[in-house]
Amino acid sequence: MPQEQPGYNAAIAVNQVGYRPESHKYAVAKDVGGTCQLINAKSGETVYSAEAEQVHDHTNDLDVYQFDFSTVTAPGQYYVQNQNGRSYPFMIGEPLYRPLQNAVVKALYFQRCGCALLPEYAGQFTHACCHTQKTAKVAPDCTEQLPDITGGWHDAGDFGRYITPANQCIFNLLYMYELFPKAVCDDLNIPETGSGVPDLLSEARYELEWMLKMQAPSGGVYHKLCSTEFAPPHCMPEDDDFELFAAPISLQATAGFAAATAAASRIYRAFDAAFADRCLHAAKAAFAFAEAHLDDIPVDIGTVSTAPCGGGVYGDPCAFDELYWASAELLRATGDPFYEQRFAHYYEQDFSKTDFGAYNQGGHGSLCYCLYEHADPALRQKVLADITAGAQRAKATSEKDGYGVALPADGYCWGSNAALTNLLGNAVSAAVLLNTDEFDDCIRFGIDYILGCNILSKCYITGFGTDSVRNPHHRPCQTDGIDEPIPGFVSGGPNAEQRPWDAEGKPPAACFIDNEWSYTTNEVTIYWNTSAAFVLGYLTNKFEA
Ligand code: 9MR
Ligand code: 9MR
Ligand code: ZN
Repeated sequence: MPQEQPGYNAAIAVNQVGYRPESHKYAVAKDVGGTCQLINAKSGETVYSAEAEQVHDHTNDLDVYQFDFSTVTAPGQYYVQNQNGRSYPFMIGEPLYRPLQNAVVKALYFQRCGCALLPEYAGQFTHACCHTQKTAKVAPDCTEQLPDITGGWHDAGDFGRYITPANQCIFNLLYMYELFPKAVCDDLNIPETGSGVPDLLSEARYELEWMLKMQAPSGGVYHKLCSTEFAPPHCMPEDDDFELFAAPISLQATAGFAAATAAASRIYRAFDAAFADRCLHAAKAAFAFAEAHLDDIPVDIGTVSTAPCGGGVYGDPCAFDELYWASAELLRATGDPFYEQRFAHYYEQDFSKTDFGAYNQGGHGSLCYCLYEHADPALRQKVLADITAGAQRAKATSEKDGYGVALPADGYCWGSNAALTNLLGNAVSAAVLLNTDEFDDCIRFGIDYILGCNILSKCYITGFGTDSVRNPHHRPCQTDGIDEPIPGFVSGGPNAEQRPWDAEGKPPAACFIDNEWSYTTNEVTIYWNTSAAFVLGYLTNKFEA
């Protein structure tokens, strides 16, 4: 439930953090139209007033009233007022996206496993070294054993470590580094800060080092690492002593891993050639393994949990998108025409060429191929047309939505905030490849929505805005005895498919509850964060360099 704060009218939704001066800016009221005012919060002076425009919000099937105040560009603190009250305050000014981007990346540090979180980096959110179990048996027979499973990030509010979402994280972070150089910094205050390697890459490497341990000598990659049951909800990481098991090798994990490590070999080469070689070797072996076992490793292995390895399922019914992405990455990393032929082959298979995500990774492959300088012109043109069409769809949806959201009405699923930022990732790809501003409004409106311009007036990033998520389903946050949540986490968001308990009959974007038990709406994950970081990186690089 939105917590109505005294003196405020939560029916008037704004980006609670703020708007850049040159941006297209509007507030959305769901109660009344009529004249709205933009008020300078310090002086109380009305700086602008206009009639709100009535629009029908198709997603939530209600009339809303948009108050456009784009003409106001003077930096300051403001609020919007209508006849029923006033919105939460917000800034017009800068920097806007950079601090958010940095917090959202820094949140990954708080997910580190196999080390203590120290006060000099973690502030009050410290904990002792966790999950120190060194070896793990492989399900189902438990005869095989992985020699070293330590490290990486906890996936989410649970402590499982899964390869497919990890692959997406590596994509998001490495492409952020590559495409948005002006967004990259070395001052996130993580243990590697000041090392000369950008923090983004140091943090990503923490995960990569663990991922490399999840590869068998055959080249195959184990799908995940989990205990049989989730740790109890109130449990600090260091108190979770459930035994961890590896899930069997899957095609999806192996092919996605090939893609992620091939990208890593290209990006880290300038900093550490030996690490780059390790990554490339791992990538080639994983790709060869996946292609050699397409007929004898059932794709279903990646769609179920194999006891005694429990945890989240991360069911992914298709490996072609990961193979497509891996072909593109290996082509870019090696220039070997063999991989171009494989890429062309997988392009013909039936899966989305534009989806960004932990399950559907075709969009990663498409962006990668279009960035390859020796790409086949005819094939590149087709791939670019796919990317462009995807971005145009996102833009068209956003223009029809009362709150400017690119997510279709049936897109409010588990992790809908990331479903949105994944769509925006496609729009960002188009914007970069076509060098156009055409999708910028759609991209920024999506961020406005996540920061509070939504039907609940809820800011979905912890630690930002007036009424932000305070009770994520995240075991450390639920257990540490500290009132505030760890900052910089993107909550999963409204879920109309597995509704929270008070959401019967509510419109899709209202199916959310800021409650620690609502894991279907209010969990946080590494790949939801990196998906948002990629979009924020685009905006930071473009507008705040
Ligand atoms: O706490 C678990 C959360 O981290 C997972 O994402 C989620 C979905 O797999 O499951 C949660 O665990 C719940 C379990 O599925 C059902 N019983 C209640 C658990 C929450 O404490
Ligand atoms: O995002 C996943 C959702 O689509 C599934 O329905 C749900 C239950 O299997 O699991 C979600 O993923 C969770 C994963 O299983 C465990 N880590 C946290 C993930 C996000 O809640
Ligand atoms: Zn741990």
